[in-house]
Amino acid sequence: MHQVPQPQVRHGDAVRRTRRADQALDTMAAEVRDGLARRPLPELPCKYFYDERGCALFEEITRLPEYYPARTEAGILAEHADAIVDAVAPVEIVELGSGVSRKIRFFLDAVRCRGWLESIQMLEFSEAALAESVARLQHDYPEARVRGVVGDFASDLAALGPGGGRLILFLAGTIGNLHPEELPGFFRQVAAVLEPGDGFLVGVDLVKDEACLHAAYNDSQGVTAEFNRNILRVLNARLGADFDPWDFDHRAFYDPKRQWVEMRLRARRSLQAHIPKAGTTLALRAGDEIRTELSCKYTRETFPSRLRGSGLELERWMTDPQDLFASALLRRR
Ligand code: AVI
Repeated sequence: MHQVPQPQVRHGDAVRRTRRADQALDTMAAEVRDGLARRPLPELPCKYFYDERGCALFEEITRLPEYYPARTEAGILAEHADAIVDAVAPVEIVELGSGVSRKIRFFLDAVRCRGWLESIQMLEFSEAALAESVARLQHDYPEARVRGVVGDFASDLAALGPGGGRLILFLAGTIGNLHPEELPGFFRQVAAVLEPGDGFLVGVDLVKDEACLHAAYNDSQGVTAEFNRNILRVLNARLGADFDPWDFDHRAFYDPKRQWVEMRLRARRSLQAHIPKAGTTLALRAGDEIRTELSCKYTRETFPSRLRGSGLELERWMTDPQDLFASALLRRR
């Protein structure tokens, strides 16, 4: 999961910033300006949900009874982590968008048991969250060299350095938050930081009954609605915007043709919002919407079709008994 960049903190050389991370505010201003200029539907990049409050709300979402992905993926990984580690034989575990970084431990423990663990890397947008994860993992796995890279998994993978004995984890279904057209380029970038035989384990949320998807993104406690509105609070805090989040209703729906869940914010009244650091003003009429997230769902057929020409191939497809979620083990050819 992404996090909105926080103010710089100091913690030795275990956490490194990419050049893009140093320009995070300029990048954010440009992305917000471009997204809000889109017509007919203005958009905001979903990575800007994740300031400290957004991360806490997402953590809360993962514990909701309606939100099946988190617990379902944990069940799959608990069952298959050893077999994945035996297949790839890694000496380094990398996690992209690591968030609070709990599921990585299934793999770290399996690699440690075999006496292979040399290195851990995490690539994450939030320097503060990353520094905490690095410190925790360094304490718990003292035999490994633990490094954090502050950056964006969609653009900064090269900062991980060359692969070899590497298993990259991209969990939680976060791949679904990329537009399907971005996947081929993303997979090619992943392949570039892997050596032949290295592994890429991807959590993939699956196409399923619409009612189940609707409930997962429209929970009865309103946590997802609050998470959705949080993106406006982030724009207020980081870009000096003047959104009132309560001027907006949460809307989430499944589009069966595109096989994705879309989250939007719908204006309750006509309004103008100023976003000074992005140099723009957004005028909306009552009922107008801003798209804040895509969450693409895949099948055993549609997911591998996105790998063509990337240098990665699907080796294992592991699911739960109800086929809600899959863990796809890809290997670099
Ligand atoms: C982080 N990501 C995989 C979540 C998802 O399901 O797309 C974010 C989320 N959005 C609403 N609920 C959870």
